[in-house]
Amino acid sequence: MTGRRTLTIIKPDAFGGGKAGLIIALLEQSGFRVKAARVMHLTTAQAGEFYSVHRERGFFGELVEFMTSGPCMPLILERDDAVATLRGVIGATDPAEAADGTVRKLYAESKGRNAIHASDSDDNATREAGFFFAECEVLAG
Ligand code: FUP
Repeated sequence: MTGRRTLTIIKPDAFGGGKAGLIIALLEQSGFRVKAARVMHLTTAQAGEFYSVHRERGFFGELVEFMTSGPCMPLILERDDAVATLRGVIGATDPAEAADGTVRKLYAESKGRNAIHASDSDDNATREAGFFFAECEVLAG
């Protein structure tokens, strides 16, 4: 068992498509509780910094363009074994490979426009939560 918190982003395709409520319901049904949430429209600089690990990849420009194409919704989520559990709930990066019932199988269009982000390690969950939220914006306990 590792950390109890992770960071997710309901991406512009899903938020703009009116799927945020359905996705949050699925996350809550999976045992997560929302500890922080906001809606925001990322700037190019913010999206580039958030995904800086992918800066050298061929898809980086498209990824930044997509993440800045409309508002998104970052949330901090809590439950036991948060990172691994949420990765399972969102499904594979490419919705064509995602298991039935996962967020990406249900709501993603493609590998590039794939509805949701989830931190892939406890260290990244901490970094990514701090990217979007000040300590005073996160529920205690
Ligand atoms: P994931 O952790 O499942 O979100 O996937 P990655 O960290 O590998 O990729 C981050 C984002 O880059 C994906 F959500 C979508 C985008 N991406 C592409 O557009 N093409 C690719 O081949 C790989 C990733």
